[in-house]
Amino acid sequence: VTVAPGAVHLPGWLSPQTQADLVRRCREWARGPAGMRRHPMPRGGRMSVSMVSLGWHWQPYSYARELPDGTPVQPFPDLLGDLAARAVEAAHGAPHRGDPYDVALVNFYDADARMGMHQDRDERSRAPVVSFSLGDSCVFRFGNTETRNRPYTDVELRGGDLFVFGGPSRMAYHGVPRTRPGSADPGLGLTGRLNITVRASGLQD
Ligand code: MD3
Ligand code: FE
Repeated sequence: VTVAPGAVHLPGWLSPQTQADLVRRCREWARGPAGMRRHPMPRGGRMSVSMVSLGWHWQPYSYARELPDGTPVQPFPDLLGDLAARAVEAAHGAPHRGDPYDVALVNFYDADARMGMHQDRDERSRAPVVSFSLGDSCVFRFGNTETRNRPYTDVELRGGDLFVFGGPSRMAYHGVPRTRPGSADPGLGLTGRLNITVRASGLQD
């Protein structure tokens, strides 16, 4: 389903087995010194979403191999590179030919977590961003490229969904105004929502 030019939503694209595998891997990545954190926001306070970066960590307008406190970022897993390549092919009907996927950002939302409207402009690549959702559903707000305000479209994102953002949608403002606590498939054993985005940094060490 094409939601906007370049924005392709494939509901339920992840098999239950792959969803379970990804949840297990996210738990591994969440542990340790470079694991899940709630990062400080530029204007004070902390994000309500907890994050793990794999491969590279976003800075304002760039990427680094270390977290802000100097902890080395965990490696980018081949599993996510392979899954992102299959996802782009499923969404676009053609293989991904641009910069290699080398960054993943794992976001965890508890019942109260939200993500404000923002653009993703830290990457130096035009490669599409690939998003995998696990667990609770959420309201995903897909906006425009000019302002963080209206017009926008609210889309329900459910556990198992794939979203690929390429072309003009790559620079659109977007956010998560709420999740739907308790909506996850009980068989998954996840309380809350995980979102994995896979990206190309456009950098070469
Ligand atoms: C549209 N994550 O990590 S995923 C983010 O559900 C982020 O955790 C949200 O926004 C989440 O930056 C939304 C969908 C998504 C991800 C990246 C995008 C939409 C995007 C980049 C450009 C345009
Ligand atoms: Fe984003």
